[in-house]
Amino acid sequence: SLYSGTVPLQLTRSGSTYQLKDPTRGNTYTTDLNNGTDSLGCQLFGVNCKTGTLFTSPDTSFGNGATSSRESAGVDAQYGTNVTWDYYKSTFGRNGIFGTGAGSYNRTHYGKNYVNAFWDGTKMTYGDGDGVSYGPLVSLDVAGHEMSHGVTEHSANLTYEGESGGLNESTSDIFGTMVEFHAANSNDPGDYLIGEEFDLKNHTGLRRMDNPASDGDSVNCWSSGVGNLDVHYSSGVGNHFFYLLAEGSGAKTINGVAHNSPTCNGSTVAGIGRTAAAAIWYRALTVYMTSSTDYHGARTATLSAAQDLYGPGSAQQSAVATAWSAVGVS
Ligand code: ASN
Ligand code: ZN
Ligand code: CA
Repeated sequence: SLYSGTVPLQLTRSGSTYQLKDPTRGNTYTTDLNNGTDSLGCQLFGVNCKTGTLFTSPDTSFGNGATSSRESAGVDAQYGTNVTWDYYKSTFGRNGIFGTGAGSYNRTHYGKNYVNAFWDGTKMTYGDGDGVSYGPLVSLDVAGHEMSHGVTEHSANLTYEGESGGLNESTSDIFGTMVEFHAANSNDPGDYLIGEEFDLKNHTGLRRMDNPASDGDSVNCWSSGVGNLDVHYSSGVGNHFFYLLAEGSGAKTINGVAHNSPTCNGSTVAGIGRTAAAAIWYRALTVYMTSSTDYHGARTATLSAAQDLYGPGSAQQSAVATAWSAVGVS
């Protein structure tokens, strides 16, 4: 892989060739788009989309850890789907993005100098980056982010605009980050930065959850206009809440990376740990949130989820209230 060292993958044998296709995880597979892009018809109506060419090999080895091999980014993408599948299965008993055991697929090498990745309702697509500031966007946190858009679509279905859109983006950053921690990969250990592996210049990524506003665009604190921002910036409120709930306010080094989270009201927040924070968010997402949930509604949903999981008046439930107040959500 490019970012996670040498990783084990499950292949499908077809005659004398091996396919990058995992029969143990819903036949999830990975293709090479050869720098092609989707037609307007695909982008607008989802018709005549390119599938790309399935990665195959005469032996059981794919990629060489460098971008000089087209397979390398494919290995990262396939590994990302594995870890995401396993995270949702072992943590929440969820069977794949759709919850049905069905797999999906990854398309790599989309377009030229494309600095983005996306979920389109069916599959993940990854650009190669511009090769100067950004490498291929196939890191674990982004893979987990994109697949989690599918999980949201098949649960709360948060509308992708306004505050619900910020919560949708936040959900993807939260679980993308949890996927990175779940992998426990020494080449890409867990942190609350999003996309640090392909940030060739700064190694700090596109966003960070402990202090979202440090990127100059995202916000740390709720205000009445937050729903007018791009959903990747209004997500800052939810990301900041989750970081505070899991890790607490102030300075903390996590897997060698310095984190430091301020609060919006001068309070001190004690974290309840990642596992409990993620369990609360997942239950809120899958049981209480709806397509129109806003930040106030997310506070209510997570308080209900914490009460279900840990009991009324539990330390976890009161931490949820403290953390939302610390980001300005009442
Ligand atoms: N990478 C972006 C995302 O997953 C693509 C988009 O703007 N939808 O949010
Ligand atoms: Zn997203
Ligand atoms: Ca990360």
